[in-house]
Amino acid sequence: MKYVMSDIHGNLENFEAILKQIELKPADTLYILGDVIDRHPAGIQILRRIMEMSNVQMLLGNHEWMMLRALDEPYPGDEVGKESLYDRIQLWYANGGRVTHTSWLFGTPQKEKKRILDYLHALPVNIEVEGYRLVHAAPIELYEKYGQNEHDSALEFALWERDILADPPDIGQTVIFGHTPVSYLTSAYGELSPVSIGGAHPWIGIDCGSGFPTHHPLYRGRLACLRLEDQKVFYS
Ligand SMILES: [Mn+2]
Repeated sequence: MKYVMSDIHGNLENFEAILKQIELKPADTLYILGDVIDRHPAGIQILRRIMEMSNVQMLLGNHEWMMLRALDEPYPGDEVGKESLYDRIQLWYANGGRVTHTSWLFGTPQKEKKRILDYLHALPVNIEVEGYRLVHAAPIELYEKYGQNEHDSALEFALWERDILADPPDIGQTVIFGHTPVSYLTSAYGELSPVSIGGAHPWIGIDCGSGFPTHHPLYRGRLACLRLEDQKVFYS
C-alpha cells in the first residue's frame, strides 16, 4: 500500500499516532511531502527515524530548504544570491526553526549531521506515484505560467506557492500537496473541530495542521495520512 502525509512539523506524538494506525509493512511505501522539521521540537529526531526506515520516500519542503540555507548548505542548484547568512537564519527562526536549530547544535552528533545533510540534499521536489503528483506546495513546471512574479526560481515556487490554490489548474494528474494547512482554504478556519483533507479541488490538501500549537484555543491541528489505493484517511 502507498501512504502520503505531509508537514509533520516536529510533532512526534502525531507521527507515532499515524504509524500505529497504518502498521507499515516492508512492501508498503510512505511518502512524506516535506516539512518534517520546525515548530514542534522533535524534527531532527523524526528525520533521523525516517532515514532509518527503508520504505519512506521524503520530498523537500520549504522548511528543510530554509534549514539548509541557514546552515550554509543550500540545496543543489539553489542560488542563495545576495542574502546574508544572518538573513537566512532570521527567516528560518521566523518560521519556527529555532527549536530545530537548537537540537541540531546541541543534540546531533557530528557524524549524523553529515548523513542528514546528504539525505536532504538528495531529496526530490516533486514525484509521480500511481498517476498522482505529489508536491510540497505546487507542481514545479507551473512556475513559468503562475509563479514568475512572486518567486525567484522554479524551486522556490514549488516549495512556497500558495496563491495558485484559489483556482488550481487541472494538470491531468491529481495533485496532492501539503504546505498550506487545509484550514486556511476552507470555511472551517477558526472552528473548534479539526479539519479534514481536501480544500482546493481538484487538488487535495493534506496538511491538517500538525504544526499548530498543541492546545490552540481556536483550532485543533492534526496529522493526516492518505492511502492512495482506497482513499482511506488516517488522522492522529
Ligand atoms: Mn511548507
